Amino acid sequence: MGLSEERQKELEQICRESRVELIELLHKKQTGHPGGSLSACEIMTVLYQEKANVSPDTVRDKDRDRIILSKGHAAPILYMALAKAGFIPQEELLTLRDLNTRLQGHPSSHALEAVELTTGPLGLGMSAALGMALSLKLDESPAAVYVVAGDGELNEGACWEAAMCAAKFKADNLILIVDRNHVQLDGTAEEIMPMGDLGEKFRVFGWEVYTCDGHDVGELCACIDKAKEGKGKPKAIIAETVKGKGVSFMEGKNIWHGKPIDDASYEQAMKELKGGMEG
Ligand SMILES: Cc1ncc(C[n+]2csc(CCOP(=O)(O)OP(=O)(O)O)c2C)c(N)n1
Ligand SMILES: [Mg+2]
Repeated sequence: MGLSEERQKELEQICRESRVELIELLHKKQTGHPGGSLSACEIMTVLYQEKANVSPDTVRDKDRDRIILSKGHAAPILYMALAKAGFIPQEELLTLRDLNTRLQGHPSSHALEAVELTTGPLGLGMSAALGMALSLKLDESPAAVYVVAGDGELNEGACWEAAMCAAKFKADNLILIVDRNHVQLDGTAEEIMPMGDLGEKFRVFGWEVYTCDGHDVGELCACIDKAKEGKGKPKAIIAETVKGKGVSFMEGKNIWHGKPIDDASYEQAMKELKGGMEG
């Protein structure tokens, strides 16, 4: 069922708040990664708030959906989504990257139960997610496995091994969401390793493919609904996004991939983000 107008507005408001709180947190802790966190804000919000069957009371339920942030450097937006969905207390966000914190710089399933897979080394999430998806199918579970990957991450060959394998084994409970922000760590995706038409690539690898505006919560929800219906093939949603979305001077700039936020940039970012809060 489509999103009601009211619910869409609520999700958009959660995204606005998440962006403000994310920048406050990263500035306070003098750590990264702003760019890829901001681009994945709507994706993570829609998964945790609306589409995935997950809740703090069912963290180890065998039929829960699995959400894997394969681009683990965007951990701050994962933690923000977990806090907003009640998996961790909001105050705990302030322990980000502290020694022995549950909120490690990259997500750790050992440190925090709600994290389904430890990530950080790029290119591993899809294979692990495929294993989970196939195991769930063997158990005749209704659960879906959502994996969020970066477009730079897809340079990793292991992703394409997983892609071939997922199609062969008809992993139709596997839903990959690509944060297609066209930028990676030290340049644009095009400069570092051109990926061409990613949707077409997944299609010829035997996947069902959807494309949407990854900052439009309504479009993301509609794509996920369609992806959940299809049988016999793994699904890829190519979510077109902007790295650093919401902060003009970060948008599309690889220098804001992992850089801590200085005071002047923080003031400017807050002005822009809080200006957008009334909308
Ligand atoms: C195997 C591996 N190689 C290199 C890195 C260093 N690294 C961290 S993030 C990143 C760029 C990722 O780009 P992308 O997947 O597009 O992420 P996003 O733009 O969404 O932040 C790189 C090269 C890593 N974490 N793992
Ligand atoms: Mg990218």
